[in-house]
Amino acid sequence: MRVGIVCYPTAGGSGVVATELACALARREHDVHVLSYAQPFRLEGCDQRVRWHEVEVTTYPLFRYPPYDAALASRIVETAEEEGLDVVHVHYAIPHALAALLARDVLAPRRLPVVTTLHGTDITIVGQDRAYAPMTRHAIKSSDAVTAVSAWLARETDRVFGSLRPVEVIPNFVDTARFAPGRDGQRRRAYARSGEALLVHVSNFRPVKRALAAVEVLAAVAKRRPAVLLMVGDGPERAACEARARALGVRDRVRFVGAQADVEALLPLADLFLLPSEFESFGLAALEAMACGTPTVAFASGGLPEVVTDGVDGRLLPPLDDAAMAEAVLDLLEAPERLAAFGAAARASAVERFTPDRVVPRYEAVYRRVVEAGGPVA
Ligand code: GMT
Repeated sequence: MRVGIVCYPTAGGSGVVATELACALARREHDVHVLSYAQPFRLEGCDQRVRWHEVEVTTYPLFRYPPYDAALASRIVETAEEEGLDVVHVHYAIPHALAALLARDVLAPRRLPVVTTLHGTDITIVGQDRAYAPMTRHAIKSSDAVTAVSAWLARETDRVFGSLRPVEVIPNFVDTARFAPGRDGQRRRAYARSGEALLVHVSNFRPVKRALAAVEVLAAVAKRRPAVLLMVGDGPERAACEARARALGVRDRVRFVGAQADVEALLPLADLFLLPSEFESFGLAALEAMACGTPTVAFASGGLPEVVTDGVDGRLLPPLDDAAMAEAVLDLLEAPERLAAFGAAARASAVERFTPDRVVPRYEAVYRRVVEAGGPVA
């Protein structure tokens, strides 16, 4: 099949899923065309069957806000015509689904079915903002198929927008060959000395991630036992995290390493993955840590209970209870055998439930359905 994938190129979960999906589809012999305003950061080194098409947005003195949606719609039309796309799959509703629907109208009577995948904040934050809600509703109603990354997000979509249509749940996935256990002792020593516990947090430092709470948890843990926190990623709250670490007297225990291309090499080094997000529609970062045998400590909110099993392969605490999170971290660090069992169970769960081989065929089935159907389908 010839598949168009539209996504954000930044280090957010939706862009990562879209890029990994593009690469996995290419390995399964599809021709894949990725459309975004910059090259997605994980696309490099991917299969030759994946081609990236830049969406260029022309500015003009009249434009206070250059019309990205129109530029994207034009690029979808152009790519569909030149490459003979069978289907376009957009990741994140705003504005990608709208641009794809517009392109679909422009291309008629030639068919270009639109598959929209909802990732989380496109429903929970941005999508229900008054400025965008009518457009999000239209995108959900009018796409040929809609998928969500967790059952929780599918329910949330129904709750917020009314039951507009069936939304199929297709979870995130992880390449368990690339994200795998294997501790490089020398590299670990670059971050933590012998006898120190190593905690890791990976995010885009947006407010919903509550990265500041990761610093608070480290400070509470470090009062009772030697520990350091590796902060991977970058974003709006990074500077505030540094300031909080300084204020709490643990600046020397928090290592900020910025966005890293090889996060799969860092995750296995850590004892625990801290994810104090207010909610995660799925929690791809947690899944990647689990695949590396690093158990997650998070809150029982959003779709995380569909990923982490409390007391088996990680801990899920009452939402926003940072003190409970610190206690849970200390309990696990003080029980190395339990910690190792959690790590093994986390890896097993990733391998059994969330590999590309298990998940990608479900997207392929959706593509086949919309291509073969005449009109809109679930
Ligand atoms: O984490 C973000 O804010 C980025 C966001 C995105 O759409 O780029 O991530 C969401 O999509 C991921 C992939 O489906 C999910 O694993 C994340 O849980 C979700 N983030 C939130 O719901 C906060």
